Amino acid sequence: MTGTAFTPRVFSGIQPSGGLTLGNYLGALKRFVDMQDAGTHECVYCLVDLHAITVWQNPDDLRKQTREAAAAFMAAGVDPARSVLFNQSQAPAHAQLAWAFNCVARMGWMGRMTQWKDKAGKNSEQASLGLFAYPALMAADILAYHATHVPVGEDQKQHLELTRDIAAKFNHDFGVDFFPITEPVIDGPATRVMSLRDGTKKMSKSDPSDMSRINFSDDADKIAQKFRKARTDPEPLPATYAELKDRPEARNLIDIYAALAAKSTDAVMAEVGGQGWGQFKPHLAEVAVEVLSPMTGEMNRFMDDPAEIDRILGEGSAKAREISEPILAKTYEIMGMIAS
Ligand code: AQP
Repeated sequence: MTGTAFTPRVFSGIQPSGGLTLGNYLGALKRFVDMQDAGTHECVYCLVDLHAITVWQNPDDLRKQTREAAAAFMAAGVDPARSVLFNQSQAPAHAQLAWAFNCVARMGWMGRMTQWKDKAGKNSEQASLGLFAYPALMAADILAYHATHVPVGEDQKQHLELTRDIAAKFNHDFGVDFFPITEPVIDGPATRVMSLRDGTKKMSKSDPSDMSRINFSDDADKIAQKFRKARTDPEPLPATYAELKDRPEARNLIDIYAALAAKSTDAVMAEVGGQGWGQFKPHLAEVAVEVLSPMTGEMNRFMDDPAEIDRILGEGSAKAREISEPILAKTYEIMGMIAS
């Protein structure tokens, strides 16, 4: 921690690289709303379109997905009157600060990022330079607001550690106490929602199999069908959560149920232990529909008026610029750049 008292401020974002999933909702969006409603922090929430383009995005799809993600945020309860809601490309400080951080971060740090290794795979020569530099842009997103807390899913933990390393190195190199050492907020029973087809893989919006995920846009029938077809093992559910240790698919469905029903995993096992899949899966689908369907309806209602979404994002980006531009200017000054 630094000695400076920073304004308690939350920053987080989601890539509009496809339709949002149940993983995005439980791991991130639901907690964005909780933190907003707690009223203890200023909240800044962002559709990170500059991150999305680190892999190919069709421009028309990107526009649609960005509006859809904004609609999903609002449908889930992000209130643009209480939280700053905008798309990243409209607050230029993100890209500008990212450049400075590209010059602070070390190649070795980036090369160790598991998301880089997973996404670039064996084909890293063909991956974009942006994909490699992704974590420095993420550090810029957070630190351009001097954010003190970042709610994220488990998969982003390593990037958050890198953000802390960049802030610490900047403060150390320039002999300042300027950037906060941000705290990740990773909690709840569904910080890592897994694919419905493979319990060892994260549920992801870019998974080629639509059956691997529940989308925000899925209707009740689709949700029921996806849970019915979700991969499981032949055993019935055990009496305790500990007994699910080596059953990743079964554990995933229990974690999802617990998160949606807002119950502890122990309480869930007391309720469903001994049940077979034919009994449990329809019950899980029912709870999922109960939580997701009202949001899907609300998201579709927002999507009927794209101009209103653009207006809301425009207002949000003006507020985002107000906070981030002075922090960028001060960063440049610390680094020795002359303001003309
Ligand atoms: N399966 C998940 N379980 C819990 N949290 C998750 N998040 C994503 N997937 C899960 C959290 O959602 C936030 C936004 O993530 P993102 O969309 O910006 O990037 P991502 O983690 O790479 O998500 P995807 O769905 O896998 O996107 P693609 O397929 O485009 O790469 C983060 O807080 C993340 O932890």
